Amino acid sequence: MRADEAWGARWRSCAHPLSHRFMETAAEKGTLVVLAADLGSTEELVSIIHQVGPHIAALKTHVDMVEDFSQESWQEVVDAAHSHDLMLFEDRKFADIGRVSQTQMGGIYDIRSWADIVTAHRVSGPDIIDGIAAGWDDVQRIGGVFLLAQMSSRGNLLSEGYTDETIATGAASPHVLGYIGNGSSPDEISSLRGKVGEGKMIWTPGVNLSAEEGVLGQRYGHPSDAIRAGSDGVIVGTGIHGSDDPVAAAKAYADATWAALMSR
Ligand code: S5P
Repeated sequence: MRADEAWGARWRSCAHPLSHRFMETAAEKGTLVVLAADLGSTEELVSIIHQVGPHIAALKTHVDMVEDFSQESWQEVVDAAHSHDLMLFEDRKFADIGRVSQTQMGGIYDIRSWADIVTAHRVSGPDIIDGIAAGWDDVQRIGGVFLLAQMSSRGNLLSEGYTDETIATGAASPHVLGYIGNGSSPDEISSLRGKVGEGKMIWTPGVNLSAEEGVLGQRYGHPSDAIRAGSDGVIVGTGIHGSDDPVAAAKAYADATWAALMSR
């Protein structure tokens, strides 16, 4: 399906070019699934990417979780993602001052050289975004930042006032592609969408087709409810990589999210 027809106002209003890249991949494959590939080795990562690549629209990583990291082994992960037209989304959750965040975009993992998208917390002030963007500038690349406006974990400290400040910061920055919202609560997603408007993406973790509650304080909601409430991408980890049949699971999440977008 054509991306502009599938996404409507979101296609017309989102200014960041990477939001259009995501919407195009999603429309081509019929999926709003962002795989949270929380696996401990590059071999497992490459394997799951090739298995579920046709059913996902972006790849979220935690590079510091990988036990056999090297520039060479990571390049295999990057190449696998690119072969399925997936953007690389490093969920680094930057939270330091701008200058340090810029430096942390380099370092051993050199996130700036392969990640298209990263997450950041708003807690240290608005300059963290320019610090991250300066990291991409240092290697002549462009990327986009997702600010954590809400979280899925119970007892988190992201109050309503914090969410509002985060949205104000994001609205003022061309580098901010969108926000992370709480996928376990359709009410919180609707409220977030109301405040964000059409001009930015909202992606939501805390989504599972079956589990009521995750481990260690994770909360879950249904992927269809999240999309209908205004999410543009569901971040799914355990529901896919923890399944006995990851391919069938990825397809089920893809179908549920695409149908929900069509009904929206
Ligand atoms: O509030 C949040 C924000 C994020 S980015 N809650 C989350 O769970 N996440 C991430 O989403 C988390 O780091 C993990 O990679 C994924 C959820 O994984 P699952 O296995 O619970 O689906």
